[in-house]
Formats: sequence, structure tokens, C-alpha cells
Amino acid sequence: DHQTQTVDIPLALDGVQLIGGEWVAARSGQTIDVINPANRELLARIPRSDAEDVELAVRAAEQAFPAWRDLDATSRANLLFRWADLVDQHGSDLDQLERQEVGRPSWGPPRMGSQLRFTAGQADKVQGLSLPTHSPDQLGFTLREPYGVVGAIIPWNAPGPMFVNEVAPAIAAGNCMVIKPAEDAPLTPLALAKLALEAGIPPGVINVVTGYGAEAGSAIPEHPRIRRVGFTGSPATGRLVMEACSRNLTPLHLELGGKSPQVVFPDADLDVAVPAMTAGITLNTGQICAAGSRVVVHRSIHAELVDRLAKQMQQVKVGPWHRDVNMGPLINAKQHERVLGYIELGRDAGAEVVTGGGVPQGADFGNGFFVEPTLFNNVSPDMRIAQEEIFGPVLSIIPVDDEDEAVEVANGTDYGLVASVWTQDLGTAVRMSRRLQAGQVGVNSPLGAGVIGGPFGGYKNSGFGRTMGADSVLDWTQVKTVSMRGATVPP
Ligand code: TXE
Repeated sequence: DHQTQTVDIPLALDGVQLIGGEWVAARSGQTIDVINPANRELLARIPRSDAEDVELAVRAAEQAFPAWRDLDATSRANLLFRWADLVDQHGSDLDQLERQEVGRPSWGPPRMGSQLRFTAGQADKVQGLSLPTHSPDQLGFTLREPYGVVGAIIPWNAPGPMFVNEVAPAIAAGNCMVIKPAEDAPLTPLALAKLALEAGIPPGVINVVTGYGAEAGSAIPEHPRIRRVGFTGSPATGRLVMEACSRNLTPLHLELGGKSPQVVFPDADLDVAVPAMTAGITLNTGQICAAGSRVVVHRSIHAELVDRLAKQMQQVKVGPWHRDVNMGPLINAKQHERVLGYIELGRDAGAEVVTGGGVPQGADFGNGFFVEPTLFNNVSPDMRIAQEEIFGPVLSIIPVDDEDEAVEVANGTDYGLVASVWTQDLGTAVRMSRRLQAGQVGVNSPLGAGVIGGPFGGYKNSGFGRTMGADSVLDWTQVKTVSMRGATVPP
């Protein structure tokens, strides 16, 4: 039965983290249990680290830094390419590991290898400028240099890609990284770090410190010798990280989630839009920063769209990760309570549950953190379910009368990560692409997905800074202007 379905995880590590190329326990000796959220079965234990362990990781990174910085850029790129090869070779193991700790069905072969290659290709293209000078006896130019030791904190919803998106550009630029994965899903990051070591990336270049946010995570922005920080997670924690960075004057980038609108015009091809929007809110059980959680629809097709979305959402097969399903459980008890709490809030505010709205029943669901795909109709834009990120498979439909109102509603939250437009009219598509306040806009395409090298990040409270794009390696460098003259007076 489902209690005994956990398969072997060849890449998983038990009770240890990576500091200076060594697999070590936390100084305290304490551990945290990592469970499969589909059945609460124990997957592994990870070190419960704190500031002391982060200090050791920073020292290891400082030791590794001079040689890594001075290694020629082609060699650094080659090591990242080799890492990408190993990630591809172990693609199905990595997928299985992530499926078990996140509790999701397979998405097919992971794309992390391609993102790694895209980033590796930038390692030897970090270039400065030559600058005009006041004198012909002078040269002026800029150098792009790494910061030194840098840090990152990542969430649990896509632990593998998040790890790659923070670590790869930072080390490609010549920095050494101390990264804390989320306590709920640290195993894919540890496995990726193991493959990086096997690829020949030197000890101390990547250090993975595991533990709780308040203990190990907070020690990263608070560390005065960590010179740059990347954070992905909730706005509340992002604020804490930024406050700590402000005390050390440490630059950072933040990716804080979204409340992404799907704007549907009367001429939209619903055969395409309905399945895509359904996937956009049920993929990873809605636990995606880019999840399209609001449908803003023209009143003339409102009733038809509600009907078709409800039918499509009822087709979504929910179950444990190893079955042939489309959607797994939520990550943990806290998120389960939170999502069910939002569903209650929506009902209390007067929105209508069209489908879902509860916990699925049956032997397959055991004691996993499952919730039904849930569709709310007649949501008004000011309701909390229309304003706050739920991070679950909960979709709100908001009817509007025209394009201006659609824009006002779509832009009417504090977030601005992704927005999608469904229309066949080119003029509408062009206007909406400009009018929507979001870091990514998809036209007839959900989640802003499918673009290679598209910079990813938010407008407004969704954060600042961009990852994944052609500038991602440059973002982990600082600029130095050099002005140079000969040491003797020219003839
Ligand atoms: O996030 P946290 P949680 C949103 C989503 C979700 C909500 C809560 O809406 O429902 O956040 O999730 C570490 N100092 N997103 O509580 O706390 C923590 O250990 C330093 C959106 O899981 O932000 C983990 O590694 N670090 C998001 C990471 O921060 C701290 C993805 C994220 O956890 C810390 C995840 C502290 N004081 C949640 N406290 C997205 N943008 O995609 C915690 N952490």
C-alpha cells in the first residue's frame, strides 16, 4: 500500500551537510526529519544547523575563494558544463528525489541541466568596458569582479531548480556560496551539491548548510562577511532577510511570490486556455510562485468559462507521488491548514465554491496533506482570497466589463510576478503586454514559461532583481573602474 511505496533514493544523504567539501553533521548534533508529504513517511534526517555551522561554512568558502576567483574563466565554465552533464545523467534519480520530498508527480526529465548549461556559457563572457580618458597617456577600463563569499536561502516548492538558479550564476562569476535549502525539501539540493563535487568543482566553492530558517537561515544575511544575498520565499521572511542585510549594507535580490492574473478576453480560444489555466493552478499543487491564481474574465464569456474550468478541474487526478496522477499533496501541515483556512475565508466572504473546497477522502490519501482543486466564482477583487498568495490549488474567478477594468483588477494587488493574457487579437495582446505590471507576461501562454534565458523576477512586492537571464552572472559581480598611466613621464 501507499505506506510502503518509498523507493530507493541513491543520491540521498542522511544526517550530513556539505561544508568545505566534507559531509558533516551539525555542531549541535541535532537533526530534523524530512518526510514525504503524501504519507508522512520518513525520507531522511538532515543536520539542524545554526549560526555556528554557518560560520564554519563561511570560513570554508573564504579559504576556497582565492583559487576559485583566479581559476581562468574557461576552466570554471568547463566545470559547470561537467556538472550539467552529471545532472542530466542522474536526471531520473533527481526527479524521483524531488518528487518524494515535495510530493509531486513526475514532470518528465528535469530542465536543470539546460539552465546550468545556459549559465555555464556566461562564465567566460564576463566582460568590462574600455573607457575614454582625459589624456592620451592614460587607459581607462572596467573590471567585473566577484564579491567573495555570497549566500542564498531557497524555498521548498522547487528545490532543485531554485538551487541551480542561485548557485550556478554566483559561482560562475567566481564567488563561493553558502546556501540554506528549506527544511522541508533539502535533499535535492544536497544531491546537486554532491554532483557538483563529483564534477570537480572544488571543495568550499559550494557549501550547503541545512536547518530551520530562524536558526540557520537568519545567520546568512546577518553574517558580516557574506557580501551578497539571494532569497526566494514569503514576503514576511523576505522583509526579515532585507532588514538583516540592511544592517550589514549587504546587497540582495528577493523573489517573494505572486497573485498572478489570467486575463481572458471574449475572443480567447478556450480550448487552449482552459486546460492551460487549470494546469497553471494545479501544477505542484499550486505551490508555484508563478501560479495563475486569479482569472479575470470578460462578463460575456464568464458563465461559459466557469462551467468549462469546473469540468477541467474535476478531471485533475489527485494522489500520492508514485501513482499516475496530476497533482500531489501540499508540502506540510502548516501549508495544509493555511490553504484550508483561505478556502474558509473565501466562503465566509461570500464567494461561491464551484468545485472542490475540501480534503479528498479515500485510502489513497492516507494521512497526506491533500486538498481538492478548488474553484471560486464571483470573487470580488478586494477579498483576501483575491489579494493574498494562497500557495495551493485555489483559483478565483473575477468577472469584469471591459479592458480598463481588467487591467485595474489584474494590477490591483501588491504582487507583480507573472500575468497572462488570453486573446486572439494582436492589438489587445500588444496593449496588455505593456499595461500589465508584472516581471513576466505570457500571451496565450501560462506561467510565462517556455522562454530560454528569460530574466525571472517581480514588480512591486514580488521582489526585485532577476534570475535566470543573460545578466544573471553579471549580477553576482561588482564593477571596478581602473585608470592606468605609465610610471615615467612620457617623452
Ligand atoms: O516561507 P518562508 P514558508 C510563500 C507562500 C507560502 C508562504 C509561507 O505564499 O504559503 O510563503 O511559506 C527560510 N531568516 N512562499 O513559511 O518562511 C526557510 O527556512 C532566514 C512563496 O515556507 O519564506 C526557507 O528556506 N531565512 C515562495 C525559506 O526561508 C528564513 C516560496 C522560505 O521560507 C527565516 C515559498 C528567517 N527568519 C513560500 N525564516 C516563492 N516566492 O515562490 C524562514 N527562512
